[in-house]
Amino acid sequence: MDTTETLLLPPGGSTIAGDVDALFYFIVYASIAIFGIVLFGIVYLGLKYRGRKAAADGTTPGITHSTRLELAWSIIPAILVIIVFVWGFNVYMKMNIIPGDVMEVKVTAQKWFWSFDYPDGVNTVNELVVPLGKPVKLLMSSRDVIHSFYVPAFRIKMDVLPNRYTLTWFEATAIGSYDIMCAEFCGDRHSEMLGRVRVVSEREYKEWLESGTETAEGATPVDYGRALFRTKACHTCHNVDGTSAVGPALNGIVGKQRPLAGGERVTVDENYLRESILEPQSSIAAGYQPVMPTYQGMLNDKQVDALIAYIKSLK
Ligand code: HEC
Ligand SMILES: [Cu+2]
Repeated sequence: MDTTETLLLPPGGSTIAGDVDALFYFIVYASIAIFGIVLFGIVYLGLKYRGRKAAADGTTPGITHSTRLELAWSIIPAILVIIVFVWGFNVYMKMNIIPGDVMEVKVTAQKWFWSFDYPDGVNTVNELVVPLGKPVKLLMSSRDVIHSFYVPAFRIKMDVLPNRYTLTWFEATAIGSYDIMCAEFCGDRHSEMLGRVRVVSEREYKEWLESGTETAEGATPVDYGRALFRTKACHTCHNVDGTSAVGPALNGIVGKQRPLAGGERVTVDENYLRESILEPQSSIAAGYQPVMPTYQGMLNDKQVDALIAYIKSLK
């Protein structure tokens, strides 16, 4: 079911988008109609009964009611709300009952990026790649605070919580690239917690899975590391221009002394870098919060090597 661009949302790109939009516009137009009727009543009655003289004895003539009018303004709105309830309940069930033959992806949210684990061990950060025309089930949890997984074009939004799984699903209807946003305020870089859903053909998806996440086959380690620095979301917390952000700047640190939170100092070398990436809690840089997530299990050795090569190349 395709929909065109709407008042507030991008064009629909999933099987439920048409249902959600139809109900949404029914409510919008019904509200506009009711607003018009009430406004008309106010203006009409205001004009009709303005400035009239009271009866000779100073009292207002006895006012009775109109049964027909009262029934009409009770029954019509009651029917409207029943329609909205039944219709909304149906769409809600459709959004929440996950079809049987699905592809499952594990979604992990953390400050401030999304990571995706596919069935055969492949993982990506901030990019969810799915085949066209196949229902995708998302099994989601958070490593820190509450986030909310939101794909406006698919009309899906679901909270992502620590210590508990939440589920949602979608089936994309058009090849393309769609925004992912976090819809729950989750800290100072909440607005940068963005990703993309890339919908590709079945064949392209298979090829992509086979090539894994190797974004830069044949590139030098430094180039590969630079690409990973973005795709693994390091750049959301680290600058490479000497200014500190959530984490310290990573340029020109190799060979220098790094004061740690415990008071001791270490010399920044390959091992310190490796440990900082895989076990960030083991040595906390002085003056920073221990908020860096562990990348254990999310990066293979080649990727860690590439990131270290890249950090060493930064002056
Ligand atoms: C959520 C924010 C965040 C993300 C994402 C993040 N880091 Fe960090 N990083 C930090 C913070 C905060 C520190 C300082 C505290 C500490 O040592 O754990 C840090 C420390 C480091 C250090 C030690 C720096 C020093 O001067 O002591 C290195 C190296 C590092 N990060 C590399 C990376 C790499 C590579 C990535 C991506 C794979 C990454 N970080 C992703 C927040 C982050
Ligand atoms: Cu968030």
